[in-house]
Amino acid sequence: MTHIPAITGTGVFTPSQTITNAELVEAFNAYADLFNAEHADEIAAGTLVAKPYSSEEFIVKASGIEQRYVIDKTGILDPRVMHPLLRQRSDDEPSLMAEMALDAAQKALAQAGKTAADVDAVICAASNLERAYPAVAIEIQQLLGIKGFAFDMNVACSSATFGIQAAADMVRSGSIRAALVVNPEICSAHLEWRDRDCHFIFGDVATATLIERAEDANGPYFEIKSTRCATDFSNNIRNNNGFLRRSRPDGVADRRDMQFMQNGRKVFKEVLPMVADHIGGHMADEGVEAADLKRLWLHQANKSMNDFIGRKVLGRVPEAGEQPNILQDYANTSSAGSIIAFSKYSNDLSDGDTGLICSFGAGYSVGSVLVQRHAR
Ligand code: CO8
Repeated sequence: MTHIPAITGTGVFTPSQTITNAELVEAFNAYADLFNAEHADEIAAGTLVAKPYSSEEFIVKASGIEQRYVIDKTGILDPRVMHPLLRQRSDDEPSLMAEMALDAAQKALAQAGKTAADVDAVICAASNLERAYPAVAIEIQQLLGIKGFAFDMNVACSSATFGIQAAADMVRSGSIRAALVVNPEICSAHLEWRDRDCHFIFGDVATATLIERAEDANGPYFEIKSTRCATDFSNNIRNNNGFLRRSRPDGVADRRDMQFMQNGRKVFKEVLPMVADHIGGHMADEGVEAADLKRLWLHQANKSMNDFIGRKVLGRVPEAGEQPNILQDYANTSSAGSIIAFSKYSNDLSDGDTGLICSFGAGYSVGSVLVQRHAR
């Protein structure tokens, strides 16, 4: 027997610390001064290029980002450190990702009026996992007291939508009653804060989505009408960190390509048409017209990118609130971005309203989830 899958609850864990663009740029420029002073001779000899300053104006104009939340700002803003300082936890303590995801998951369960006993699976879907094994998802499962099973998955920025598709398919088939898809993203730990081209892009957050049978919903819910995932290999967003690092004959433990790398311009140019076509194809196959779509919850990487996709999908400039952005406050939070937007800007929709969640990013990967509001 098949079931209709539905999103019945979402939750967002937001770290307590913020970094404004002004703070970020001040720290970066202090780092650039230090770097240039330390390498004055090579710079003077023309063998090394001086580090140019970053600028608040550029950041807002190029991305729309005004601030970001992070787990630890002290290390990031220290020009002699330039990365978060996150203490090593003992194996007997909850891991950081599990702790963040737990908070978001508890909020999602509370919103749905459900408990751990109602859930059969946990999927931890994120861009980076803080250890190889045991799966972070299984730790979250244990912290919540959920029976059943759990596993980790990584599709970079599309982890959440791919996770929702996996969960929705399992609920539909009847193999589980409900799943929590959690997305703890500690982007600050794999961002290169010493590179002005990208130092402003990311922030930390965790989101959670409860997917269960529509018939089990305790309150208003979003029926998952259909999902669509697509990937197309590209090196334009890449991170070469990994467990083979120790085995490399050069022995270098901290190369630039072991942090987030991207060719932002190319990503912009290549991903936009891919996403617009993906959403257009998904809607056409489901018989959904632009006029039927009440809201678009897009991946939160870049404001111009979202403005373009909104125009392309709706065939006009989206009205205020039709395509909510949260990136001005959160920056890019990888897979969690579209779920933050959905969580914060969906409860006002009316019975029968249709909307679409869409993520896109490294891989390349694109995932879309077509949902319909039910007042219950
Ligand atoms: N301050 C001042 N000037 C700057 C700065 C700065 N901070 N940064 C760059 N500039 C300069 C550049 O050097 C360049 O100068 P010049 O013209 O002299 O060479 C000029 O400004 C223009 O630079 P860009 O061409 O790079 O600027 P863009 O207008 O293209 O904007 C963006 C850069 C914002 C990065 C834009 O290209 C963009 O948003 N692209 C899309 C990015 C995207 O969506 N990526 C998805 C990545 S997310 C993902 O998939 C998840 C990965 C896993 C998570 C990793 C977590 C860490």
